[in-house]
Amino acid sequence: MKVTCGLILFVFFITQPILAWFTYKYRGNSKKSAYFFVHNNKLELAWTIIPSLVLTPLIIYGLNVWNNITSVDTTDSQIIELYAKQFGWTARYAGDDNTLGDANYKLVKGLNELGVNMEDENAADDIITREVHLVVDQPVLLKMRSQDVIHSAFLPHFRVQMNCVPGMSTQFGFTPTQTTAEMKEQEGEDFDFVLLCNKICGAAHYNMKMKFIVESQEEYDAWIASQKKLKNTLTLK
Ligand SMILES: [Cu+2]
Repeated sequence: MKVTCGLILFVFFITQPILAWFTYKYRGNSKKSAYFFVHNNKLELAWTIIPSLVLTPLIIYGLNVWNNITSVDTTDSQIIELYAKQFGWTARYAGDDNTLGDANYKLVKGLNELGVNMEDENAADDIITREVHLVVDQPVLLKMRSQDVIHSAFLPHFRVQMNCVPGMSTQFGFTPTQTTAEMKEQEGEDFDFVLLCNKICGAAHYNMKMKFIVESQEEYDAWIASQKKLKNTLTLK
């Protein structure tokens, strides 16, 4: 971002004075007439080749940075699903096997609000929650789905944002480095990590929020043990 902004500013400070000077130098004057031409190959080549030479390295560099951000090593990450719909978030922990059971929107019915396929044995230990607890300094991989329109999972404090797209799964891996308690000390008692929707997805878009809590392993273990596994809340077929 700094490289891109630096380059844009450099070009800006060269082109803007030239623009101002040209408007002054070639201002309307009854003694001057405009030079007219329909085509100039040199000009076409110059304004095609120069931007290509500048933009190609910039885009390759940017793609490289993006790939590094989005392809972190997630072999040890805890897997949590974030499910978006108009208008709210639901989280699903992958359970002891750290594998989410299959899900399909066609199975969304009654209590099965995420459309989890209960015939998939990986689904039995999945846990559906209304807030997300994370262990400090432990990598996490969020997998996003959407039921209806495009939403955007936005976790500003973790520098995370990723679209939630109906019909496909997107993901983002990161590691929280500070607990909620530590952040409350710095930012005040009102502080909480929060997941927001950052895509204007409908009338109650502003209401799409979910609390994230970062805590110690012991606190997390106690919380997750108090949550119900899917096999105890949905009927196994
Ligand atoms: Cu939304």
